[in-house]
Amino acid sequence: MTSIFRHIESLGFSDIGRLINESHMIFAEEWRGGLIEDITGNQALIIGDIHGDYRTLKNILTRNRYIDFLEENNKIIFLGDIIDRGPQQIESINLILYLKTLYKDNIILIRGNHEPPPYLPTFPHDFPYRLISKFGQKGGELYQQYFRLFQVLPHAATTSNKLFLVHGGIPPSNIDINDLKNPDRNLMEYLLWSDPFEGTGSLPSMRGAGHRYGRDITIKFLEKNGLSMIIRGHEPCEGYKFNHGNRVLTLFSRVGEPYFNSTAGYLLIPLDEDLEIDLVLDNIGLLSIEE
Ligand SMILES: [Mn+2]
Repeated sequence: MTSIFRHIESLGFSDIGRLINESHMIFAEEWRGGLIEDITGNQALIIGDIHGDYRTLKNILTRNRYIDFLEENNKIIFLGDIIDRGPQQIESINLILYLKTLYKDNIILIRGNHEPPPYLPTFPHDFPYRLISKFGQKGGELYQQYFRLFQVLPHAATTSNKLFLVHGGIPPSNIDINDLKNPDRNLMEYLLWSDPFEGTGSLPSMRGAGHRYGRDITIKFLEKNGLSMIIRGHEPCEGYKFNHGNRVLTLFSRVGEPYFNSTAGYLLIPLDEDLEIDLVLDNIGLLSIEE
């Protein structure tokens, strides 16, 4: 297990180029308009924002015996924002890409606003500078490769037990799940940038992109599409938080600067049975900053 981490930490410039190419081909082959429908399996480990906190990422994976887990019919689902901000962004994204090449059917990486489309730049976006500081000007070439890979990452998914997975949220208009295939720019912005708020209707977002969606928007979307819960990342919190009467679960899976939260959260749930809220609550995993 540690040897995978050691392998990731020792990758050089050309190894990384090959890893991006290889994983890019897999994501491109899997592309179905960017929507993954009806994920099946025994269990899913769902992980929220990492933002370069490779140490916590390794801890979550190790604690869940990730290789044994992936060898069986289980899924690890990432909710995006793997890069920017933290100390080990390159290792974080490379570890996930490497696992994708080993277990392509069991690793799902949903894009966040920090894995941006060309028309939706994010800020601050220090990942390209990390690459240049590590590899010199050649780091810019790697960034171009990563950026092309981001364009073939899925942006939303559903599970067979009726969960909806996305980085940010849903738009103000009551869309059908099929509308999420090949979304226009406007819809993509809502998916990657939005946050829930405890009210009704839609409010502008202080982030300057996306919107804040109220409880009624969540309930209508879930009912229309026969879904039970939205699981998303995007917002800093002490590992997890609920909104909209337990219909929206936020997972935040990193600790420390620049958010200064001290608990990272993840969710380990069965995929082969309907989920009651108590089961979800019982299966939230927490890691404190000391671990
Ligand atoms: Mn985000």
